[in-house]
Amino acid sequence: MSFSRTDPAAPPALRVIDLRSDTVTEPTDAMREAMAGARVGDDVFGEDPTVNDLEALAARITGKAAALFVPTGTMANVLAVMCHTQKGDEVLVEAESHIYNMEAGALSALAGTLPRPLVTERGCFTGDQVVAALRPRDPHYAPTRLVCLENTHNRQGGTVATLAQIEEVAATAHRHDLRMHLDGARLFNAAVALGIPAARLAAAADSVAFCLSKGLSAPVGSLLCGEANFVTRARHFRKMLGGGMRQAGVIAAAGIVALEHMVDRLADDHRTARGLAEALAGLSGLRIDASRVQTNMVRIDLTEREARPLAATLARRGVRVSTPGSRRLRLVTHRHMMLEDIPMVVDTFRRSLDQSP
Ligand code: TLP
Repeated sequence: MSFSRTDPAAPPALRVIDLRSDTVTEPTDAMREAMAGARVGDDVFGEDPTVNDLEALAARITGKAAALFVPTGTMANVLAVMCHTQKGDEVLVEAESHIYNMEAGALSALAGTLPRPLVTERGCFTGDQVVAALRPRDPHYAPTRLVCLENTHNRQGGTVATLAQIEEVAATAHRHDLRMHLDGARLFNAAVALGIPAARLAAAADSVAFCLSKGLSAPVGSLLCGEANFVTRARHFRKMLGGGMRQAGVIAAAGIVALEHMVDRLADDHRTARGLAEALAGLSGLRIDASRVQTNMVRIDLTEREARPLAATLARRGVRVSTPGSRRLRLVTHRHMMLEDIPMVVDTFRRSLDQSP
């Protein structure tokens, strides 16, 4: 027997709270309406008015001269690296950064660069670390050309790099003739957490990428922003990678709603994450560093058990989490989880910890 989703005879479905990522957020009604009514054209000819509006808005919000709409944050990052470097150049990245760990090796495979990971405690390296990593100008070495920062920092638990930290790295990089790219997939989470405009956070960077498809709830899309010439080059490389889209205004329309209406509410997700972290911290077998819970993520280290079996038990009971390490869980809060859902999540954890090996 099959039931429609609204059939009153259907058995009550298990309510699932999906905390694997903020990428699971679905478009709002306002986004769906905007998408249905979007004015469109062929964006490869530069003729999609909605994409053009989104790019202009993104440039204005990040304080850059121009912006390029791309399908994913991964594409935005690799385009930035391709534009700032030549093959064989070295790129300084944080050891836990997304660009180094989670983008399928694009930095090497597509941009032909050599990543140099720098280890940090919270996700943002210092100017001194940059200086210490610089290669001498000598034929043996791959020339150091680019520095990449990430804000907020995903694998460090959504930690925020402050304006002072970013400016220090950028000033050092520029002094040594390096460029700086900011992976701001969650730039607005950082801006909201710090209470400063995104443009200020991005000001010192030569380029910045941000995602519409995470806590901002748009179905697809990221923006890469920078100088006009940089964006012209990025547009060429986007075509090369197969990212030239046609009537992309249909998805860009949701992105405009995301930027105009969904930024301020990120503070709710941060509140939920803090509440969740505080409530879970009372359970034995979980270690949570509260000082890391700065935005919409809760990173949990498991002191007594493996992450995957626990995540599987939680999932059977309606709480989905991700497992970024063999003994680590990641919970990401977003619009589909409310403060009122915290007791259910904590109770599910309590029961699963009791029964999971
Ligand atoms: N992050 C995703 C997964 O890839 C892990 C997530 O669920 O958090 N930079 C950062 C800092 C990111 O967190 C992500 C996505 C990206 C870039 C890539 O964005 P997409 O998924 O649009 O390619």
